[in-house]
Amino acid sequence: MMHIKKATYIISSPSFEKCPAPDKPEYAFIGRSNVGKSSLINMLCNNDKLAKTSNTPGKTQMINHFEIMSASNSDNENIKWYLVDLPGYGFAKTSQSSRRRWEQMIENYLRKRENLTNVFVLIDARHSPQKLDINFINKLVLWQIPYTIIFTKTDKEKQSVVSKNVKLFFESLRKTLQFLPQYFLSSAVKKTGREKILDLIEEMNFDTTEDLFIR
Ligand SMILES: Nc1nc2c(ncn2[C@@H]2O[C@H](COP(=O)(O)OP(=O)(O)O)[C@@H](O)[C@H]2O)c(=O)[nH]1
Ligand SMILES: [Mg+2]
Repeated sequence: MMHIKKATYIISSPSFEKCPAPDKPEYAFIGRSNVGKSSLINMLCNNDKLAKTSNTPGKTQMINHFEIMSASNSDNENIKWYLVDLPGYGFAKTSQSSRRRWEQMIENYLRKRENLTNVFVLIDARHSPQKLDINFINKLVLWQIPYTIIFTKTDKEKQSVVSKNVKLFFESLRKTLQFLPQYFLSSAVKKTGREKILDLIEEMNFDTTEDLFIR
């Protein structure tokens, strides 16, 4: 298990080219607007003011970088990594042109960002599978980008409903995918999922830090 020592907002970039130097392992968070992305990021970092949580979705169209300093509980050695808050998709009021701009920006970032270690795709646990989410995941697989699913807001539904939605989601993915991804259940309110998600990041930091600096 790791602990977060410091989480700092660095910069919001309008494009992949403007992002900070790719010198640390990077973890991006994405999902439909209002899925609970900012709340999850704040929960993971133990900082309620880090990523802005808001009820007016679709506003931020930037790639938001946070620098995290964490340390493993065993050796207390500091490790720095980037956490990225990506603009959400599926905001109903978005125009066709701004949707296309979003798609281009996200595709460029996801396919070209060399230090991108994993993408966390957030799915609202209260709903049955949504085509938009399934399509996005199929794109990630097509582009060969490593990803993990996080089902959010699990405190808002009965456990049986959450389980059913998870099952349906994977059944839907199985129609097109050969390999199914790892997933976590989370609640920003109850702080569930935090330890497992941070454990995965810690493991991936350990695996990737070496090759990142050998290049
Ligand atoms: N009950 C509950 N509400 C949540 C949770 N996560 C987010 N929310 C609420 O859902 C709304 C959208 O959350 P936000 O983090 O801003 O979503 P974003 O647009 O994906 O960044 C806010 O009103 C949050 O308080 C959760 O785990 N449980
Ligand atoms: Mg947000």
